[in-house]
Amino acid sequence: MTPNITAFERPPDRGKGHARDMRVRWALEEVGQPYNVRLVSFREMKKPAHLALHPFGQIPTYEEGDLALFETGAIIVHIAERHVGLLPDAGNARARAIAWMFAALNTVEPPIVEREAFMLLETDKSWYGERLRMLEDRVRVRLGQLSSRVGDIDWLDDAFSAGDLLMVTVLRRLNGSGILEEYPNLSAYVGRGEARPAYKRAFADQLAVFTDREPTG
Ligand SMILES: N[C@@H](CCC(=O)N[C@@H](CS)C(=O)NCC(=O)O)C(=O)O
Repeated sequence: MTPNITAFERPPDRGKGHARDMRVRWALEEVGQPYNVRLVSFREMKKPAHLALHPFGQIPTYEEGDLALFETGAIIVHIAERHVGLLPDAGNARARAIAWMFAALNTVEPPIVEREAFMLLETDKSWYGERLRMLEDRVRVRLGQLSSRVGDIDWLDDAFSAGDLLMVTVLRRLNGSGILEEYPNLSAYVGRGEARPAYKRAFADQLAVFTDREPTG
């Protein structure tokens, strides 16, 4: 059965791959599962029909038969459980890969998103610069720890897994900040993720949502 996912009708990042449907697209591309995308507007996302799929009125959602899921971590676990390629079979390696999924979403993503939200919403504050430096230092703490752990290995735990897929999408959110480049091994790690053919297909499809809607000329 072909799953249906939702994505922004007008991606605020202009298709740079930061909207979280990118994670689901990438996972589906990695396992070779075709999917349909339904585009939703911000207004539609807050209406009852979408809230029935996603209680917080967000994207992405995932529908497959009578199953409706929200939360990218849960969606990717679901995909990984039904296909080969995103989680190792062996018990301990599988458990570690799932731990990295949680680490990406619960430990590394929050300070990165806090910095982003602050930069969007609080630019008019007199203490903007001071607080921004503090938030960036919090990001650096996590990146420093991750960088030490990653060292010079290709993926977080031997072979590429859903843990890497989520970690790469989380770290990419720092593009343009210059912070990721302070950790050359993490920068290279993100580059390895972005170089995967499945990533490139997902990225191109997400970008097309934006470019197809941009007026030409
Ligand atoms: N924890 C959720 C976060 C979902 C999320 O923040 N989605 C964003 C797009 S990337 C969204 O829909 N934002 C619009 C809003 O919150 O109104 C997940 O991982 O799926």
